[in-house]
Amino acid sequence: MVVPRPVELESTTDAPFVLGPTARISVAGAGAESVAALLRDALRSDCRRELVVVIEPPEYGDIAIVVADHEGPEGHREEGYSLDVAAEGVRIGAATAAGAFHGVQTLRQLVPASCSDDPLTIDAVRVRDYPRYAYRGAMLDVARHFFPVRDVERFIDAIALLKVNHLHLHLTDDQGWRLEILSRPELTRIGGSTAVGGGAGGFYTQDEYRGLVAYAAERHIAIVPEIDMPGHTNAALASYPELNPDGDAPDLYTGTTVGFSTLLTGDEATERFLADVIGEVAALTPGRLLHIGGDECLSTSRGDFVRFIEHAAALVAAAGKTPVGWHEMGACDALPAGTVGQYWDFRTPRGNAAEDILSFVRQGGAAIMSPADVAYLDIVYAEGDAIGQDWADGPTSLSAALQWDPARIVPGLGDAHILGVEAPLWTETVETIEQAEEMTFPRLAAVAEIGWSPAPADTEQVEAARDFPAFARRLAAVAEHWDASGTSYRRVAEVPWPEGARP
Ligand code: TNX
Repeated sequence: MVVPRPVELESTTDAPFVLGPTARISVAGAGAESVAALLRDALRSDCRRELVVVIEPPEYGDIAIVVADHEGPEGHREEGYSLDVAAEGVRIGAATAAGAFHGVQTLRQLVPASCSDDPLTIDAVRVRDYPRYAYRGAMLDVARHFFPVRDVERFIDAIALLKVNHLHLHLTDDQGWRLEILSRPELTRIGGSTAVGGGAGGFYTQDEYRGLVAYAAERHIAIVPEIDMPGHTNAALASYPELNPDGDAPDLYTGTTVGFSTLLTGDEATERFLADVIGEVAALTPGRLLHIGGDECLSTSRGDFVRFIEHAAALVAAAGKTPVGWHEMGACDALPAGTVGQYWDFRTPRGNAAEDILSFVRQGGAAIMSPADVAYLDIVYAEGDAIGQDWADGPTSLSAALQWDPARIVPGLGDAHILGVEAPLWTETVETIEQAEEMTFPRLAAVAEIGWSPAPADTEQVEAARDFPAFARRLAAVAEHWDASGTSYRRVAEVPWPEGARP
């Protein structure tokens, strides 16, 4: 009963594992101890069981976490793991701490979250598992509405259970600038002071942001910061007049229109600004990826856009990071080697979208697939919903979010050039973390399954191949964990949700 569906999970004929009163978590190898500490915390909060972590070989009835070179499924070092459950004990083996962490997420899902049976038992299984794609992402737009650190931590905890390993934070937009830039204090003082609807806004200090990056890293999630440019920049334009084409700072913006703002391009003041911002963001980013947006620049001429993006992307590369941008950046033909494009058009590409995303591949880069008509978490689930938008061929049901394949969207774009998938949550209509979670769960589980589980054998018939009814049954078991941990989710009619759960 696991989401995403593991590569191999077989029930064995062994007697079940019984979590007895003396059970411990035994660890060996680099990083195993911090993975074990998170398992201990999860068993405490999901299940009210107290286990100690010991750096000793396992005894009968213990849970062992072993990180060592030869552990885990061969050929899948980075994130693969094995998990064996039998009467004598539970054993998670992986070549990396990230793999062991994923093994722990599978184990958590195999433990009945209600924990009502005493003693707690887990049926004997043998699991061998690894991801289809290296990148499984969720995006949270903290610019349209701001979400404080504790909300983002809670979101990180919830996405980790689904083996999502990247959190893309959309940190800047017309309505708000949310990351302190020490050399440009007005960005947050002015640009961070409001939000869609005129609320108080907010921002992360660099210390808070470093804390978030570290919190995510412990859960084997890399934060991908996005500074959106040259459009979607009214908050910056309101903070620094010299960034504006006419030299005047506009008012702060609290509406939801897109495409009206642009940085002044080809200008020294803007170039100094870019160097300052990209330098500080790169220094705050231990991960490889730094996102520079580039979407919906409807107020920038094509020539200015191309020159601007090529310059900004070169600054990112010079700072030692790999640039990522929305697919429109494919209009450029001098992107740094390896630049990653994020595709956000529909399952059937419209306009230049296919050409744009293929341009990244031609330039030696790769693609992250976020088709808006199935992977956008801000699109309504059903007609008449109070929260969400419907522009991307909405509504988007849970089954629609599952029944597509990344390698069958753009002709010529196959798995060799697809880094992975991401489900973005835009927050024009989303004000609280509970609302954010309701838009995200359960649909992120569908996108996480697409990103992790093996490609369906028959991608021509992807709807049938995805086996939605089986997914829905597995998801119902995951929902017990959402109930236990207080994660909000939408109880869509397509799933046989657990009874007795919160409404
Ligand atoms: C388009 S898709 C946007 C965002 C909006 C979103 C609303 C993309 C790269 N940009 O600015 O928030 O639609 O669904």
